[in-house]
Amino acid sequence: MTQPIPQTAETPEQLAAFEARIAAGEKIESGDWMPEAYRKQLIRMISQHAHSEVVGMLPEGAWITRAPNLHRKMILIAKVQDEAGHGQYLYHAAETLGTTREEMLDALLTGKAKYSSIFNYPTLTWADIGMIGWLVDGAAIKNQTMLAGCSYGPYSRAMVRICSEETFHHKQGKEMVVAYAREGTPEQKKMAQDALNRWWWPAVQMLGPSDKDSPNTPQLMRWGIKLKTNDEVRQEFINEHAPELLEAGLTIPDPDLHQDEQGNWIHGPINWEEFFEVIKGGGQMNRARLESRNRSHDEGAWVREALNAYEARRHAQAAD
Ligand code: BYC
Repeated sequence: MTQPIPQTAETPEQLAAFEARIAAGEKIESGDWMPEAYRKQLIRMISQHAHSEVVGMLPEGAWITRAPNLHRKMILIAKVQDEAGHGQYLYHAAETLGTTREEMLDALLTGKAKYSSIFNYPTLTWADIGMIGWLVDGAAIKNQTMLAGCSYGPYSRAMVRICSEETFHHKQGKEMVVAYAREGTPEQKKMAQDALNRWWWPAVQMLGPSDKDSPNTPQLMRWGIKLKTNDEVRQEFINEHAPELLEAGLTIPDPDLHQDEQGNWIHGPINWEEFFEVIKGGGQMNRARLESRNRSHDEGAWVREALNAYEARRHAQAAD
């Protein structure tokens, strides 16, 4: 179990030295001195990110038994397994800051911690699995490529590994949706369009509220945790995905979407009311996701007990 790292009250000199390290592009490592607010921000972000990976397994996992063929089933199993691994790296990265796995899981299971808004929407058809890979992993990669350059070493290194796996997730989703949209039967084309209609806006929203409503961004940017604002990352996501979706013959459900003279794809108004309702716990699937995680946690109690008993026996044997 990780023990809280003792912190002394910070002085202006300590803060200046810390910020000079960040300005010089140095990575901050687990045992290094850091402002308490830096540590807290990282625990908040990394643990929410870990929860998102684990909860993100639910909508996809629900389709493993219904995959249309062996090839697609194998890809989906590998993807869901990767997400569990991502959760694992991220919980470890957060533990290096002095929080414990138990504290983080308790916050998730009791509904105190947030996880990504995107996983509070249902996966209604098989095309949703492709669309999640293309859009959700596509948005996540944009955000995580930025975080791979963040100032905290353990988070930054976890991001490098996660991004390389997410790239495969993104490609398989795009390949699947493009195949349905371009060469599919009329029913498959309809299914792909319907999936885009439902996933486009939640994917645009998942990159966080607009900069004017993002209270954490200034501090995160000051300390090199975020290197870009939410709106900047959102613009990168739309610039890459809008032309690709259109080229696949799909219609993006935003009548105001257009390209400006600089080549940026400008989106219409985002329904932020819906976003804030979802992150408050009022999304379509919030309750079901938490119930499912709690059930798995309870059903897995015997595994944790067995691991603890095994560890205790190993220690006793080592002491002998
Ligand atoms: N959902 O000040 P802001 C994946 C909250 S998983 C829920 O802009 P910040 C995948 C925010 O936490 C990828 N809550 O916050 C997995 C804050 O509330 P608190 C998930 C959101 O931190 C499985 C409040 O709104 N990626 O790809 O500066 C299968 C104000 O926001 C959301 C990450 O977690 C949201 N979407 O910026 C397939 C990346 N957005 O905490 C795929 C790590 C905002 O103050 N996280 N909130 O109560 C981040 O990069 C940043 O935390 C965010 C938000 C950009 C998300």
